[in-house]
Amino acid sequence: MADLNALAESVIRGDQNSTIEMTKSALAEGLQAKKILDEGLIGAMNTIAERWKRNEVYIPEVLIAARAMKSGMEVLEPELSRAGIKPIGKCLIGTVQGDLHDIGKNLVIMMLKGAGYDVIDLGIDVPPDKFVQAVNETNAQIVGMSALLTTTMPALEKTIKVLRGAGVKAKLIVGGAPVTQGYADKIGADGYSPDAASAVDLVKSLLN
Ligand code: B1M
Repeated sequence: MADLNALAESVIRGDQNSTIEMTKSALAEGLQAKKILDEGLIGAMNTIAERWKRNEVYIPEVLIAARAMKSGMEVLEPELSRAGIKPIGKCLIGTVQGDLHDIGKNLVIMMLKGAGYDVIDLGIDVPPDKFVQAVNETNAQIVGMSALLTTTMPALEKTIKVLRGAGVKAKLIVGGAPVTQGYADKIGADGYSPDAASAVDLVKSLLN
């Protein structure tokens, strides 16, 4: 009998092989892919996010768990698309123009994917026009911008101005080590989060 708690535990441990095997056997036993996703894989990432917020685990454990989750997702993906299961929302994320830091942005992406969102990664050094073009092409509901340098913080403001000027309706969120809630408010962002785990809560609240 498939044990989704054991599957979640294997993701939390970052055990890719057992995550793949347990995901396959849960499918073989006839469990729905959506149930395996929600209770096994996403459940595990929610647990990791909570532990990370409480400083009970650190970045390496989060990265290892996200890698295991990804392996399980690869097993489930064909089943999910066959069943017509849609992601719960679409986000677009990039590091702003002039900034090459992407470790934090990638963590935000992993946590959002882990929570069931479709996330398009625009990469680093992303000019405002590229954000506009991408949101128009993908209809993303959330645009996330990351900046790690005090010298690239103004690029957050510029990107928001260009997106608003282009009539983009998506919610615009910002983050990165030097960014604060006060700065996010000042530049007219719809949201700010200090870390990747809270970025998931922020996106959930903006889309509800
Ligand atoms: Co750079 N760098 N760096 N660097 N670098 C910092 C940021 C710095 C603080 C180091 C220092 O001087 N103490 C400093 C910035 C100072 C400042 O502006 N106040 C700095 C500098 C100066 C520079 C260069 C200018 C150095 C030089 O060339 N003279 C240069 C700039 C290049 C450029 O971007 N144009 C540079 C280059 C680099 C490397 C390329 C070598 C490398 C980046 C590699 C990479 O990202 N692939 C690098 C690194 C690794 C760092 C440090 C050491 C680590 C950054 C990091 O990854 N942190 C950093 C010093 C430090 O932080 N100790 C430093 C871990 C990561 C998980 O945290 O990114 O904050 P963070 O992300 C968090 C939150 O901020 C939040 O969630 C994440 C997870 O919880 N978050 C979001 C991030 N984005 C979010 C978006 C959201 C929501 C939350 O919504 C959309």
